[in-house]
Amino acid sequence: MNIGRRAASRYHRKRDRTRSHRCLERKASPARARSRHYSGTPAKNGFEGHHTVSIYNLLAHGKEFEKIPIHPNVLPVIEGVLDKECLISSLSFISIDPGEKAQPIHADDQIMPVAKPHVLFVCNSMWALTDFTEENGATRIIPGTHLADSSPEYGKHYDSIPAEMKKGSVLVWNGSLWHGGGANKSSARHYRNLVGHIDKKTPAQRLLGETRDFKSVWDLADR
Ligand SMILES: O=C(O)CCC(=O)C(=O)O
Repeated sequence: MNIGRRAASRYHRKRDRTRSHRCLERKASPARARSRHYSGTPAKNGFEGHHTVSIYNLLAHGKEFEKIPIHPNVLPVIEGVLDKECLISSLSFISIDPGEKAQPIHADDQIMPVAKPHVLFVCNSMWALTDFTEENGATRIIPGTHLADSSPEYGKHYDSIPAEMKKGSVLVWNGSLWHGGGANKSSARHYRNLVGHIDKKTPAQRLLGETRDFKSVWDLADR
């Protein structure tokens, strides 16, 4: 599969990776700064959590957030997976407090009534604003499940592995991949940005109360 190989290999070269970490961190940190002034409360449901604050649709919260979904180190990979001119289906900030339980395993495309496996049309990314460790709730993934012929059963336990990564890293995944936020067993708050991109021919990915203002990456990147 063509997943923006040149962009991906550039990203993996050590010098670039170091630079990109610093750069990604700088670009994504407004979300963390803002969270200090944000008096959000957990949604208190089984999916969004009881100790997790999510701020949805960051595009409606300030121009600075526009830099995240079109970051030059990440967008070419996303566009290599989807296509040019994909839509941004969500841009969220998530802070997970100690004591949060693991999120139910799910696939981001499972609300769409399309038989599986199918052609990829959702590609999401998780931006680590703090180190992702198994202890503090790194996203849990089940490799290979993007090829499954079904979606996970809500609330069922599945063996998964933590996507541990350093602050400033970005995890990109196929929207069919089974995954979920991990439990935060540490004593510190854990921050991340969740960015969704969908193919331009596909309707909304998530309808979790976000104010939806679909923008194409072309709008933001001024192409
Ligand atoms: O926070 C995470 O690690 C995963 C979040 C997620 O998958 C979701 O909210 O849909």
